Amino acid sequence: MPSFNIPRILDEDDVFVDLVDLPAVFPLLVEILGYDIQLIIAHARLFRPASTFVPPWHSDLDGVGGIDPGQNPRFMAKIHFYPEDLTPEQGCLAFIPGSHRYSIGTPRPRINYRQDSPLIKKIVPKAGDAVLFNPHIFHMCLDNLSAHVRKSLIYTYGHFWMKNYPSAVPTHMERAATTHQRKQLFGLRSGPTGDHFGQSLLNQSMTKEVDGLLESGRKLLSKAKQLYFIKPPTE
Ligand SMILES: O=C(O)CCC(=O)C(=O)O
Repeated sequence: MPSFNIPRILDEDDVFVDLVDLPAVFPLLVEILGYDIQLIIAHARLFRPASTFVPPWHSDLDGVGGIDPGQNPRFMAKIHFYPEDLTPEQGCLAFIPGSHRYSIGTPRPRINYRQDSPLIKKIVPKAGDAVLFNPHIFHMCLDNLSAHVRKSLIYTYGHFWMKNYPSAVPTHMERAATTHQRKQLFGLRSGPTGDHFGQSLLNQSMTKEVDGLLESGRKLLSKAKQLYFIKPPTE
């Protein structure tokens, strides 16, 4: 198998638990998804030198019914963390910018991923980088043509009413779910009266913290927009 997932990372080490609400990233997630955020999947992945193991230019949400993620950018969010620098040949993530707006069921583009194209954006991360994206965007990992295994950690977030995968629920809840925020992220309701649709970070006497989170999320988003989307004026 060219790729291998380690599924229960939350049980492996607290460092993987701490990544679920990393202060540098979590405000962005709350800003994107809202107060009813929940962790849906968490795993580590090793991708050995080989051709890509994913379908070229796929949306993760192709099979979703009842909602069109192309019209709902706040449906889900996914992060890949990279513990090591990658080279451009080492199985990098690539995207078709703007395709997160395509309606569900849009046929996969037949763009040759083995050739550079202005339609494709490839990300070559440095150690410690996190790539945050809407999993409905057409994306894929490219072939790993290097001699080295590519390592990544993958965390997917959605809403409290969604069904979470076993990988997103630590076996020893009392050790991992040390705050209200983490309890909610791991799928625990905050009280007997809570329900799947009513669960919210704001229900937990956390208004001040959540306001702070949202403010930093907005600042980070506008910094990212400035850096990546607003080109400096040309002379
Ligand atoms: O880079 C990877 O491991 C796979 C990327 C991908 O297709 C995904 O996250 O859905």
